[in-house]
Amino acid sequence: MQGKNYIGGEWVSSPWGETFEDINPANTQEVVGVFPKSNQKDVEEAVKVAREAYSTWRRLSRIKRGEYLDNFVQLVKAEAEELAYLMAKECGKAINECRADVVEGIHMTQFMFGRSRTPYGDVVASEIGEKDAYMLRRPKGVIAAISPWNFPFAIPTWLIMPSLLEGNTVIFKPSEETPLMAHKIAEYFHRVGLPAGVFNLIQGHGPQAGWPLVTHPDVDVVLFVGSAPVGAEIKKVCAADYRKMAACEMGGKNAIIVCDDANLELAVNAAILSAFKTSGQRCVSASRLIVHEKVIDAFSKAFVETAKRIVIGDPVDEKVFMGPVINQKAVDKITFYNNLAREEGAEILLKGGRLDGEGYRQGYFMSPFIYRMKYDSRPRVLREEVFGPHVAIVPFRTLEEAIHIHNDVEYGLAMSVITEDYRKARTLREECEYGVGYVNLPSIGAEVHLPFGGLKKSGTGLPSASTLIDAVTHRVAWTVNNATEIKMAQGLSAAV
Ligand code: UN1
Repeated sequence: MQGKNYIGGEWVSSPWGETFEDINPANTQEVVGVFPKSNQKDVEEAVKVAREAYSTWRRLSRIKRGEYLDNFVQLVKAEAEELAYLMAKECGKAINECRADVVEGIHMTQFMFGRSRTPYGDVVASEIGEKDAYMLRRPKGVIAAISPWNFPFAIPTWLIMPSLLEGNTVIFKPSEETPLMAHKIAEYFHRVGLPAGVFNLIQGHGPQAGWPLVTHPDVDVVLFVGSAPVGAEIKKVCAADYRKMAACEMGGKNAIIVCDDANLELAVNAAILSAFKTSGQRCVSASRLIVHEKVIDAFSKAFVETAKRIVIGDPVDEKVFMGPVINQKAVDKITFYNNLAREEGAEILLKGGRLDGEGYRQGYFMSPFIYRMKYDSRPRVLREEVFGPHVAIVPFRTLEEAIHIHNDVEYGLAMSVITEDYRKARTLREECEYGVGYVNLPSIGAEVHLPFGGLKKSGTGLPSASTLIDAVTHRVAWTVNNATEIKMAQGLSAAV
């Protein structure tokens, strides 16, 4: 397909004529589409129309804004299967995961539609009886939404739907790996008749299209989900602009803590899902399984046996558990960390790596790499994000030791504890550093109406529904005196 940008309610090619190819990572011979490689001039046009549209969009009834989202959901539901199929072609996730991604996007949009009839402020008390005081939420203006490839439908909805509901206008710059899903999102907004300029799509790459958007003086908020180094650059440049806000969610080095009393079958299933779904390429994927030494042998054996049964292949095949990784850069990075584990003295339990046999040669397929390693020397491989099917099993003796290993990383996003003992679960809940925690569940599978976001290098804690509202609105105070004289809250006299 020949994709376009969507600016001011029109489908437009970049006038400069440059394009890029959207490649199927399971078969690099297959070009899924060709999309405009936008630059600063395209971005300027999009920001201009978004600013113009803002003045009318913010004045529209919040309920009417919500209705556009409801209509959007109806279109998505009718085409969910096709959408999932195209997603699998474009990003390589197994088809059942692509369906789940679409469902998550539906949930998010429904949640925001429902919110349209709920209060957008509070009535609060005043020190003075004759005064009424309110807290109101007001939109921030023009929002840049920059999203990653691994949830090409759901994550854009996390960023876009709250922004639109609250009365902001949006410029969306998706990952250059998943332009087709972004194009579909723009199509749905077009088909529901969203007023021109309220939602705009700019396709292209970070340096040429993303950066001009982030640094544009007329963008009020940058919402970003992606890697920590890019997020850090975004936060830096936004901080230098006195009025610009950045909400970033940026990865993790997530862990599952398996206690000595754990249900081991549940522990293995939780670990398999957390380590290998999306081929380990979720920011919430677990690459550390911190396991009590009493159960580590039994756990490791069952985990490796199960991992060996994982079916790797074309993501549109229903039997496939793990598709390819996204591109050659990902293959190189994962290979680097597999080698680093070896160099740092890991005991390899399952030798994974690039698959190049029949059926795999055309794509970026990698198999699970599992190793056992002590934490004593603080190995680098146990502290850096890998983003691939690469997982360590790390022994611990006391809960204090598990907490130390868990927290001794620069990230703090998702964690899970597997135990039957509520006291251990509670201690870990209180002592571990995380944004999204689970008991007897995988570290993946967050629900949209809960907070999502992490501590430390993982982010600002804002990029999802229930918390993102705080990034895309100002809370303002509005205080009304109903008396005919002035009485001051702190007792100041009005007499001159
Ligand atoms: C991500 O990993 O980038 O919690 C987002 C999950 C999904 C979202 C993951 N709901 O697994």
